[in-house]
Amino acid sequence: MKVYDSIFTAYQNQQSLLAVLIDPEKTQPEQGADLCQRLQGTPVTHLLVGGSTFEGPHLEELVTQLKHESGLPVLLFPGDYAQITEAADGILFLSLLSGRNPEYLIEQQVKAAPLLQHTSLEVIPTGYLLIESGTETAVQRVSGTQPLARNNPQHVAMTALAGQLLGKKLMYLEAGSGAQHAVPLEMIATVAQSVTIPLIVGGGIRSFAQIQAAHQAGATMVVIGTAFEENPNFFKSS
Ligand code: 1GP
Repeated sequence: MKVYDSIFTAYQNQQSLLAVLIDPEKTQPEQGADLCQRLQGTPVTHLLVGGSTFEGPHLEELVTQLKHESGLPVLLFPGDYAQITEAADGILFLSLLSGRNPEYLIEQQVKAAPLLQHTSLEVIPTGYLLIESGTETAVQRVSGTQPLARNNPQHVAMTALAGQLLGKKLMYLEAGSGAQHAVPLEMIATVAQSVTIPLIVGGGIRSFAQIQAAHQAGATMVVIGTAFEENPNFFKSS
């Protein structure tokens, strides 16, 4: 089954998915085996690989290692069009719909197109919505865009719906890596009621209670990055 089909099936059946975000800037390929070993027997279902600034040469080796060692689907989550490798199963083909910077709405995607023209990667059109989370995040800084207000869930929901109507098949609500405040639960619920595509929620989620609450609010997939980076036993210690 294609990765998207399995995510959509989980959405339809109200099953919860859990992804770990691996930042290639902070992770060497030789660390892959140990990381994956720490994910064995945990509820983690997917790996995302990407970062805001990475341009290093070892992406393919890292993805190959993670795929081999984990047996989990590996999706690219690129901060830049150069972060593409055929070694992954698929790519979240992101468009930063919360921002008004054409570079991240369409220009990066045009640059990526020749790399994806003959790809075997599963390309998943994904709307990416940056939500205000207390302090400036790397996505905000790198993209040069303003996040959507955290006290206006209706506006976020309509932005997500516009994305769905444009053809996005996933919607990612992003508070930003290491965010002070995660995406509000009320916002997740409002967006989930407004669209008929799976929601991914990430940024600032640091406990199993938060993961569960995000799922219950309507997230199909929750993403954990920093909490696992800071505590490699995060998924085993809960
Ligand atoms: C960032 O949503 C991800 O793109 C994960 O965020 O590092 O805060 O878990 P954290």
